[in-house]
Amino acid sequence: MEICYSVCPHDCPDTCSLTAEKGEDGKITKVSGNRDHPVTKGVICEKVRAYPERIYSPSRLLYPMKRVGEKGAGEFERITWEDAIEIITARWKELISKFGSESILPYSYGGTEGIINKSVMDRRFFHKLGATLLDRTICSAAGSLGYQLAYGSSIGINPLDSVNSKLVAFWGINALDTNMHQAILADNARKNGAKIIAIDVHKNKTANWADDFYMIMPGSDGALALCLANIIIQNGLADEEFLTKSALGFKEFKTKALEYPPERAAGLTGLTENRLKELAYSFAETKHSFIRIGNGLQHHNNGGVNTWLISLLPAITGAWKYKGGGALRSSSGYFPLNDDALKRPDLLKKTVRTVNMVQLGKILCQLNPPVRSLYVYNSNPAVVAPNQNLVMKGLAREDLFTVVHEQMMTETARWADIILPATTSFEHKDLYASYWHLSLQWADAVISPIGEAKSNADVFKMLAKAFEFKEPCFNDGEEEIAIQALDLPYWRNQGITFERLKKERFIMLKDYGLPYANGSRFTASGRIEFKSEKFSKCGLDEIPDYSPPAPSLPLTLVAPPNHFFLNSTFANVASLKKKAIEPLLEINPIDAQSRGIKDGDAVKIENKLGAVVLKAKVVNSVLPGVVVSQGLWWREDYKNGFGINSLTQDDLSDIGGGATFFSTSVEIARA
Ligand SMILES: Nc1nc2c(c(=O)[nH]1)N[C@H]1C(S)=C(S)[C@@H](COP(=O)(O)OP(=O)(O)OC[C@H]3O[C@@H](n4cnc5c(=O)[nH]c(N)nc54)[C@H](O)[C@@H]3O)O[C@H]1N2
Ligand SMILES: Nc1nc2c(c(=O)[nH]1)N[C@H]1C(S)=C(S)[C@@H](COP(=O)(O)OP(=O)(O)OC[C@H]3O[C@@H](n4cnc5c(=O)[nH]c(N)nc54)[C@H](O)[C@@H]3O)O[C@H]1N2
Ligand code: SF4
Ligand SMILES: [Mo]
Repeated sequence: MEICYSVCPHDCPDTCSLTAEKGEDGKITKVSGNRDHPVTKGVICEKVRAYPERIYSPSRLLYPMKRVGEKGAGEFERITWEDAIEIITARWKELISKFGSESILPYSYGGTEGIINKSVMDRRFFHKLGATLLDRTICSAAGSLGYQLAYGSSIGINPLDSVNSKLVAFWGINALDTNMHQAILADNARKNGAKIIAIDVHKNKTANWADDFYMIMPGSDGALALCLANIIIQNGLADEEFLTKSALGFKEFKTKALEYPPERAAGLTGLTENRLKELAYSFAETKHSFIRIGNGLQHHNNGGVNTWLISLLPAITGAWKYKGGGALRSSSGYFPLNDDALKRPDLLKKTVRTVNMVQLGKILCQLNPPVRSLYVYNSNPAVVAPNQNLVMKGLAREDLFTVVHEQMMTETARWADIILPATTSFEHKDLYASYWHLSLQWADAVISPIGEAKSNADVFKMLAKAFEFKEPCFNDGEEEIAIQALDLPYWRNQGITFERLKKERFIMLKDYGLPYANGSRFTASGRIEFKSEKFSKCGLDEIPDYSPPAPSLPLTLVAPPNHFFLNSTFANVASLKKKAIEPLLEINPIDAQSRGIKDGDAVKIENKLGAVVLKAKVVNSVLPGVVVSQGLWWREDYKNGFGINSLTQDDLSDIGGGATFFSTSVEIARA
């Protein structure tokens, strides 16, 4: 047996350091957490423990294939890599000469978070080609901008410091499932006397495990945050000294907060006035209070501004002054990369259009001039993108030439004209940052590629060669790319080089200590911003305000991730699927009774975009007016063959152009 090291590539904040055991036959037999990594500490989730099953899965794509049957019929024939590259190149050259290079659209997201295979050779290639640009906003664009409006950067406290917190608030994050090491750290804080609370729209695993749970109406977080500010200010509990020194626009913000007394906010959030006061006092009276701001709460029409409002709370209470106090939404600000060298925007020699990935259905069905070829990698849009029926209509277009580079025969790959097999992270090298902890990591390949699988970087190199692109950057190997990525004074000044990283495998970055104890070094004003000129440039008021959701049907559907899958990944791994059982819809007894729905009934969720049939679970873990279905199951797993995103609209969030998955209005009836 041989022990090798790797890094979890998935779109998960924990970015775990892994060990893989290899048997005599060179196959990976076991994947575990690296005990020596200060954040992973030997613990990983059960999804990734099931990796050997995924790597050697029967639905793994092993060689390139071309479609021989009807679109979507799943009939393919094996071809060689040379043939595949030749077919793609010939078709693209023809499209470019007839319709221009913008007729080609790349589509990718978080299949791997490895920097090299996520966004380097692909960007270079499509820039040089002059393809339509993709705005990759589906996950976190709104919240990310919301937080940055306040602090000027994606930097919060070092998560390891949260063990010093005395109040840990999981706000719109199901950390037990989606950020397990933050839950472990919070548990350590609890052992030191901290209280853990959850603020969510349903009593998920994290809420069940927390010491207290505040169940609020979807999209009402902005009203909640303004009301907490109101109570804190009105009762003289705001840290005025800190605010005078460190905040911009607090005076104007105060006037806004006064519009949200508990009497008003109770109606907006679903919490009683007493519970609102209790929560405000908890934040105000616990110096070391920490908010872990999740991604879930910002998948709404008002998600960006709601995030801004929440992130201002630790400034109002002065929590940033204390170790373990403050907030954390993302640590991405700790990982600047030399993007000019990596993505080579200079290779794009003309102005091309940019489209928003959230609106893939509209892009494929309505955009003019049309997209005539789609190249999908690192994503499974047939399942994960909103307005699924329109996406499927687009994928079904006879005249759309679709290439899908994938590890698995996904429901997107099924609609391809050409399928290319992709390596997993155990089969290629990559460089990893994290969007939660502060460790930079490197992973070598642990095994050779399965079948004829190739990495994203290698496929784009082959395409560049076929197009006779002469720039030397199309010959760069992974290690050269990693060196370019870190070629910034930021890394040099910390003594961090690729050479060192390769030797040490992971390097923990030095944090900023108390990042906002004296205002912000990242905003133009040098202060924490309660008002923003940037914001007013988007045509909005300078001061954040709450805009209530406007549901068009009686129930709001929230469909967040589940424990056993990583978005739609792992939903085809037999052992995990067996544990996840089947898609369920949580519905409150009041809503169930008025519709004659009993626990276990098949129900049809419907709105103007589509209909989905699944099993009802009648529970008090959701408020009346709200229904929840956890997990991006594949379409085939729903009783009528339509995925949950058949119901979600492709509207964009208030700021940042983000997705609004959880602002979905529906009606429900027994199926
Ligand atoms: N096991 C597992 N882990 C994952 C993923 C996965 O699919 N499975 N996905 C990964 C990815 S890509 C991401 S982005 C993260 C996402 O992980 P999180 O940051 O945890 O976000 P979500 O799970 O989308 O939503 C978290 C919670 O927000 C709640 N919520 C919805 N609307 C509102 C609201 O208006 N207000 C409040 N307060 N809460 C609301 C949902 O009910 C849900 O319980 O997880 C990553 N990790
Ligand atoms: N209803 C609803 N919809 C959602 C969400 C939700 O909470 N609710 N969450 C949204 C969020 S936050 C996100 S981030 C998106 C996620 O959307 P995606 O990023 O599309 O996520 P996955 O479903 O994990 O699909 C990734 C695919 O990439 C493939 N892949 C992995 N590694 C590689 C590689 O190295 N090369 C290639 N070529 N392929 C690879 C995997 O096999 C997998 O099929 O979904 C969004 N959709
Ligand atoms: S999915 Fe998340 S928790 Fe699981 S191993 Fe990967 S990084 Fe760790
Ligand atoms: Mo995400």
